[in-house]
Amino acid sequence: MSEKVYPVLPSAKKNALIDNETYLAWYKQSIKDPEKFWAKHGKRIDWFKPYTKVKNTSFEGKVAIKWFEDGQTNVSYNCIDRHLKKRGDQVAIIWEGDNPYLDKKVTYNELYEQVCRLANVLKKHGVKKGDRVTIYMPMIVEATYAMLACARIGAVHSVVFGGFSPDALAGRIIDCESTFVITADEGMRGGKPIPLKDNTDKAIDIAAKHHVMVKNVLVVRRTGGKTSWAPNRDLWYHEEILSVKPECKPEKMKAEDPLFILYTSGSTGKPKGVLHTTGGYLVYASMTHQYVFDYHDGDIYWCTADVGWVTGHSYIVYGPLANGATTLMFEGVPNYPTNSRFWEVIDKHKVNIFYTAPTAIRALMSAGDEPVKKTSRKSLRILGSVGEPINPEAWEWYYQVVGDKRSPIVDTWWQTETGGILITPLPGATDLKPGSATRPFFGVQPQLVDNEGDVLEGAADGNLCITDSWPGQMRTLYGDHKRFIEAYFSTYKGKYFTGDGCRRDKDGYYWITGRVDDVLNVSGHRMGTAEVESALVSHDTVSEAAVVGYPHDLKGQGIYCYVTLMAGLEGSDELRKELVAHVRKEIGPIASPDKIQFAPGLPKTRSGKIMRRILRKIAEDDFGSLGDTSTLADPAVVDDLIANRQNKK
Ligand code: 6R9
Repeated sequence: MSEKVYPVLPSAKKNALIDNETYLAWYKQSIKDPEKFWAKHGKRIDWFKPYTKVKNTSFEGKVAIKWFEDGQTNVSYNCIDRHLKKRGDQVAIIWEGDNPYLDKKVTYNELYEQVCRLANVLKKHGVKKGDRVTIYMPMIVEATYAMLACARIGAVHSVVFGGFSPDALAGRIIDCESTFVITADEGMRGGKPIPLKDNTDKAIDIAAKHHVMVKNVLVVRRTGGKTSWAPNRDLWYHEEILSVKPECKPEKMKAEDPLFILYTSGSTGKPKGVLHTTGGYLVYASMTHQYVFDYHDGDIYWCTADVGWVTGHSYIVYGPLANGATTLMFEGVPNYPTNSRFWEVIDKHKVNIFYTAPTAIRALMSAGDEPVKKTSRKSLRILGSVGEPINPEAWEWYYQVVGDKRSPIVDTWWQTETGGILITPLPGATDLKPGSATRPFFGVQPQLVDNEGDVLEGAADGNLCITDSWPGQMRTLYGDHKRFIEAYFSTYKGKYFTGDGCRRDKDGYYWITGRVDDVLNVSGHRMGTAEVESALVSHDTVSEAAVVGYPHDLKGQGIYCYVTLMAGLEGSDELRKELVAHVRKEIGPIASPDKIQFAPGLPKTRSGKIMRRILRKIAEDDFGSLGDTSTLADPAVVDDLIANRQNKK
């Protein structure tokens, strides 16, 4: 395979924080003596009580991960208070509304007051250190205030993406027994309202049936849309914040006190509550934000993610604010009101660093060059990509058309579990290859293993593991440490298994090839096939379902569902529509099935295991190479599946 190489741009190298020599030297130190390396870099944040212990981690046995464990700090203090002297009047957050005529700027001084007030509101209603607060919000500044207010008083936030359904929200409220919810009357995306408060009401009713009683709902008035109101439970945000003082002392937190829970999909069962803690997470999020994006004082930085995902946590809120950056928060979508929106926002706010997802790039690429070319984008200096592998065509378009060949692309590979970026180019240090996430960040030791767990050296293709801890790593799954060990440390003993496949080339560059487990990546959103399957079988007509991904031009992966109906029922287009609507209701619109095939039987082994390998092949319309089907209980089902496949080319 011929690989194009783009050497480091001289302009990117000129004022870069890290050049290649520095990268190589620091990387070496970070692996040779992690203790010393992180003892130094841990000081990038302020500590109320300095740490004396740095790294205390084990991937064996019970798996225990502790960083800076005897230190004390507070994340909200580091993201706000410590900047006030120097940059109180600097803009912390630029908010750009869904409607292009709406925007606002929040300085660090204003951020301080807003977060203190909200922290006091939480306290006033009995929220204490360690309590879980669910945040179900649109992309408005109050979402950031909410996260930081929790961090300030030591409450643990669980942000739930505003596109999730009442059922999905309820599951997450129940799992962490959250008794306080912060939401808005409605969200606004692409000109359409999203009924967040109504969804919250439904979720709370479901939670109550599981004996989790939400005591209060704090509601931001975003649209003024009508919602029902429970007077003893619901509180208006704008009224409450006026009833408290504008100052709130940050709680002294131990480095390993929980900061947040974020639910993410695994290959089996219900979503997993990934738990991140205080000190190590902030050190890692802020350090990666600074070096990966080569962030300099005064830069305007924009990450287009939603705060409901980990990218929003680490690279809209915590990383940038810990660095005293100006971070842009966008409420809308890439194609509203037009396909030029992203580029217009870049021009309007003079954005220097732009971080988005391949799915957005592909969608905008399909609209042609004109919507890009009519904007200037001359402020742009660095481009970033995250969420899924970026195909070389999309990479080239991003580089040539959006970036005018002036801005290096940092293709950042990481996960909810990793807290921050693990494999990535650095703009002033790394030669780029379109489609490769390139090299590990400081302190990160990737390893490729084959299916037997044997370590692969040199150029190779295998399963991606990380052999030692880094400060931003998740510490456990909330309330389920056993599942944590099983899911991440037992496939390959003593190593963190990422669930991703990966190739390493002769230059030591890493190329992520996608998930090797039953996790889908649809438009950069992570989803378990098991979740979609359980949504399908919860419909009255469905007896069994198997879900696989297939390559999709825009979404990366599409969702292909094989559905076996209850005896005597016939499939129809109408039922297809009903099932799609049902899955959307159960999980949310991001989980909409793309293809539904009614299948009288699924290919199973004699022990009853569904052979997904075969289902994947048929979904890809590539049934010439089905491989070994000799272990099938009933080989005839395969012929029927092929004959009725929904993806005929
Ligand atoms: C940050 C985030 C994690 C999964 C991960 C991988 C895929 C993310 C990628 C990438 C190739 C990249 N992924 N970044 N694949 N290149 N630059 O997306 O977290 O939602 O937990 O998803 O996304 O498959 O395992 P999360």
